[in-house]
Amino acid sequence: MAECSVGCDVELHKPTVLIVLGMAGSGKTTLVQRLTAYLHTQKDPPYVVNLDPAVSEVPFPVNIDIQDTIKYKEVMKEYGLGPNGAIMTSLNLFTTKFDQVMSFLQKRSSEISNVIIDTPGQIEVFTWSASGAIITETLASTFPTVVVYVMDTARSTNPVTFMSNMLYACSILYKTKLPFIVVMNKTDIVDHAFAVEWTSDFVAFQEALDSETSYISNLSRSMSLVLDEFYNDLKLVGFSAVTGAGTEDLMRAVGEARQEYITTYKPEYDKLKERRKKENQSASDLPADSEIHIQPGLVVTKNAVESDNGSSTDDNEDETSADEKSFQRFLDAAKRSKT
Ligand SMILES: Nc1nc2c(ncn2[C@@H]2O[C@H](COP(=O)(O)OP(=O)(O)OP(=O)(O)O)[C@@H](O)[C@H]2O)c(=O)[nH]1
Ligand SMILES: [Mg+2]
Repeated sequence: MAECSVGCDVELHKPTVLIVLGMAGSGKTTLVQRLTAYLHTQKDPPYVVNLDPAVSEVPFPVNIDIQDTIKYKEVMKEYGLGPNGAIMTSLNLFTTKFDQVMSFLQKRSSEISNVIIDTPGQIEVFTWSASGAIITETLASTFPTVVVYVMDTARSTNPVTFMSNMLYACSILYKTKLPFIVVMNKTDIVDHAFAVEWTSDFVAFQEALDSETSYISNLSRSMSLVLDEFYNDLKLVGFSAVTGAGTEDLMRAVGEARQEYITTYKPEYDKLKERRKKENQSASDLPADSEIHIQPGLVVTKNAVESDNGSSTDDNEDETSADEKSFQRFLDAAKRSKT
């Protein structure tokens, strides 16, 4: 393991970024809502970013909402896309302006302890897309960043289902290369003790599989051996986004994961940052007309919460109308480029 030697002090004053991922309906948004409420009661309000362009109502005070910048339904109409294609396209468009989100975060960086990011229900839109990778890399090369992977405990009591969800979690660990916390959510319905046992006691998991006789159960047996290493370092927390049980355990795990990022993961991200810088330098040598023309119209706006903050003097109404105009310009430019 690489040890942090120089530069760790710099990290001390940076907020921790929590990227909340998980299968559709696992409780990501409710968890963000619960954590936000908890941190407000601790007089340590987080900076909250919603990256789900299709959520009907954001149930927490949000600083940056993708929906203020990208009108998902317009994207669907204009490009003749279905719901998933439109979510993917919306995230891609938003990513082209993620540097603006970064500059908002950097401005507030010394005042906040946590940045919480809610992601789209269709997990693969974030975890298997270029835009998800760019957003993750951009955040992780600047701030201590951890993945909070939300699982629905009640829907994971079957050992084969549990195994498939854990394999998915492991694949995300591979892709993000970030400290990882598995949150067993909805413990108000089913206690998560079985998950603790299955991830810490190989024999107990094998016994749970005894009632399964299919080929899949044999595969799961072998897989549980493979996942042993993943389980060894895993932070697994029982939580209920509805009742708030486990909130302090979760925040403790976030603190440990942050430390892990600084000592183990940051050196890798520093190298990546350096590589990207070099790549960008060579890209800037390209002729100007190699740029994508439709990108510059998008303007990321801060939400009302941000404007309420004394440190901001921006007029939110002006921002919103500027945003609508800029989005219209973007659509017009896109139409022109199609004809
Ligand atoms: N009982 C119980 N229900 C929960 C809990 N957390 C979330 N739910 C419910 O689970 C459903 C889905 O919750 P969301 O927070 O919308 O889940 P999500 O992962 O954000 O969903 P998508 O964004 O659509 O993928 C809602 O009906 C919630 O009320 C929990 O801890 N306990
Ligand atoms: Mg959600």
